[in-house]
Amino acid sequence: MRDVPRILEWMHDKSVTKDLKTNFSVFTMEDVERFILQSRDTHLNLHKAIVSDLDEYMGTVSLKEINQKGGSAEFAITVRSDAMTKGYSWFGMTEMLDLAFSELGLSSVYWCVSRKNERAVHFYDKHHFHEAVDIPQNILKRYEGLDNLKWYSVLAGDDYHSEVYNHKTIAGCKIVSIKTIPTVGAGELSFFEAETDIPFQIKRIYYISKVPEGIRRGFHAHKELKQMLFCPYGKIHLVLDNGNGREEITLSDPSVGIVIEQPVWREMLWMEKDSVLCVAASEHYKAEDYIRDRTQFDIYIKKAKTENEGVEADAAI
Ligand code: T46
Repeated sequence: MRDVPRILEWMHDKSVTKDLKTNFSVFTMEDVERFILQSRDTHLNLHKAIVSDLDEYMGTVSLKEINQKGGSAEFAITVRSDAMTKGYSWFGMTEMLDLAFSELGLSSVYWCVSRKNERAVHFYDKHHFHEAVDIPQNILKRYEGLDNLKWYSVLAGDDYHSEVYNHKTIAGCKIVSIKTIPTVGAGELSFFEAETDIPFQIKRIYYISKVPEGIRRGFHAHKELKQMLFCPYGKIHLVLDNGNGREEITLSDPSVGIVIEQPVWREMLWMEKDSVLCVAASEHYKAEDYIRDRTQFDIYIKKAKTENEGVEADAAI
């Protein structure tokens, strides 16, 4: 109840509420008190306060319409204007998603925002949440009369904590986001197209499966071959080195790809049994394109560097 004034403050703050479905400006002290009392019944809706280290209320994060049988719930979050851009939203969101999947055992969490709500759309897109299609009619019904909504959905097992997206490249290779479309209650579909989504024509697809946990593969580089590596199932650790030192990344999200376009030494460690590594490659298989000896790779890179410096020097003259 101590939080009531701080809750009421954001409800009457137009900068917070302007793109929200509910008209909070009419809410009174009594309405908020009633909401808090009702929030103790956690059967259908679960509301939690996001608080600062000093225990001040900063926002509310919710799971609504919890459907244990169908394994789904709707997510909602609102934070005060003084809590924006400070990490409170991300903290509240990930805590709530963890709770939905680990404690409640749900299989999907979905939500929508008005496309006009640029702040919210930017936040969800920045964190690589996938836009959902095929929202079931019973859910859409609750939003009847509202158009221009953008729907999102997270499925159990999605790696929303992933640090992968904090970086754009690794060992000179691009970390790319593979377009992924979740369907509420029916999994997700990821796709990429040659030359538009990845910068080469695909002449070969191969995948590596049935590898026991703890096994390493790779230990080679390619001279010309371009590839995109992705892990649609499980967890695989990649060690990449383009001659400037080793860099590492864990692939566990089907919507993350690593595009390798230059000679890069690679090692792959299977962190979970049955993880699958898929590769889209620019050329047919050619044994001569492999450099399987580390010393030879270092010589190859050194030579390529010297030749490149020579070309640049010529261009300068
Ligand atoms: C790579 C990493 C990520 C073929 O006959 N055709 C093929 O298309 C491929 C890819 C392999 N092979 C043969 C060559 C070997 O006799 O399959 C055998 C196993 O290949 P390798 O030991 O090279 O597998 P990995 O897992 O070490 O490396 C593979 C790819 O070969 C390589 O290009 O970048 O995955």
